[in-house]
Amino acid sequence: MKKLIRFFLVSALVSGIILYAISSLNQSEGYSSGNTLTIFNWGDYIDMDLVKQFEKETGIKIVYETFDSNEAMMTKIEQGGTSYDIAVPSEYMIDKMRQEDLLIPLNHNKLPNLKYIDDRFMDLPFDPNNKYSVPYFWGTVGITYNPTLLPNKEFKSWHDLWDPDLKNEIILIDGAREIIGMGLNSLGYSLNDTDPKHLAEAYNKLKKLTPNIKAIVGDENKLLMQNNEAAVAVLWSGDALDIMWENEDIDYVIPEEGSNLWFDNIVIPKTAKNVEAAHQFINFLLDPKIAAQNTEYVAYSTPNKEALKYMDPEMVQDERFYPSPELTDKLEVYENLGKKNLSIYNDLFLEFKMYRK
Ligand code: SPD
Repeated sequence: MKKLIRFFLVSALVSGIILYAISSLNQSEGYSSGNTLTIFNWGDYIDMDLVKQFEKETGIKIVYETFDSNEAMMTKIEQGGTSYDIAVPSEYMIDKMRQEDLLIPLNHNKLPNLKYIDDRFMDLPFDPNNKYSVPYFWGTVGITYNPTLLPNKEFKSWHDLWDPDLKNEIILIDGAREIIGMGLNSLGYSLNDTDPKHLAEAYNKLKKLTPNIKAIVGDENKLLMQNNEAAVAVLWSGDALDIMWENEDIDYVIPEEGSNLWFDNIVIPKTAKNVEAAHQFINFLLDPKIAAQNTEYVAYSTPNKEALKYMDPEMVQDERFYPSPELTDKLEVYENLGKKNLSIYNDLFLEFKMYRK
């Protein structure tokens, strides 16, 4: 009898230890969230039909949330209390997140479709060897304008925006790096400049643009331009193309003094609860046909070389949205300027927005 009791006690102890080991392994690897995948992405930045398709094919339920700036995304992740399995920051924020140990290294064995990404977009300085991130979309910052509303006006340079004839005609994207960067670029400085004197000059130059500014907005810029409610906008290239699909009069130009070349990559933040499903979803998006469908929906430029074969050649051959490496080499990528400088940029931008009011 004693033997039997001892046998039951030992078996219970061993099973307990095994169950505990399995559950902590699951937790540390982030596999504990059953069948849900939580995605944190920019607004208007995926074809939701693909989200539904993934859910149907895998049985995984997707919870989808959006943000409108890298800074807003970062604040939410840093605050904690979230369980994002996937996020889509831009390059300088990826650099910051990896330095702050907020990202989970990717398992490339689970991403066989990574081979379809053009080498030009792999192994970039903000994430050597793509340890933490996979290219999603890329683009530029430029000027979109409507020549039918502004006959005889040419837009080649950032300076053209300061034309007194453009009173209350311009929409600016609501982004600190973009707008402070534009001010710096228009003065011939780098958009990664941190010299306080140059930043003050850029701020004063931006103040002079105030009479021409109609609004500083996020994705709403598209509707305002499509409906001819504004004639000019400073925005990201994909939004410009989306506007042009609805209103063929409109054009897009990358200013001659230079501008920003940016990369939005997919990462798995440390908040992840379903790392396995996150890899599955990333690999799904990297499939060339899926990537082509997604690109034809969101209008941004895809880094997926194989996907280009399934897309409308007119879109792929348009140098405004697929600029050559010779042109992109002349553009600047945002650098991670460090916490202090990033807050200087954010504060200046906030002050500029207050000044306008
Ligand atoms: N509709 C929003 C698309 C987001 C584009 N991301 C641009 C990031 C530039 N740093």
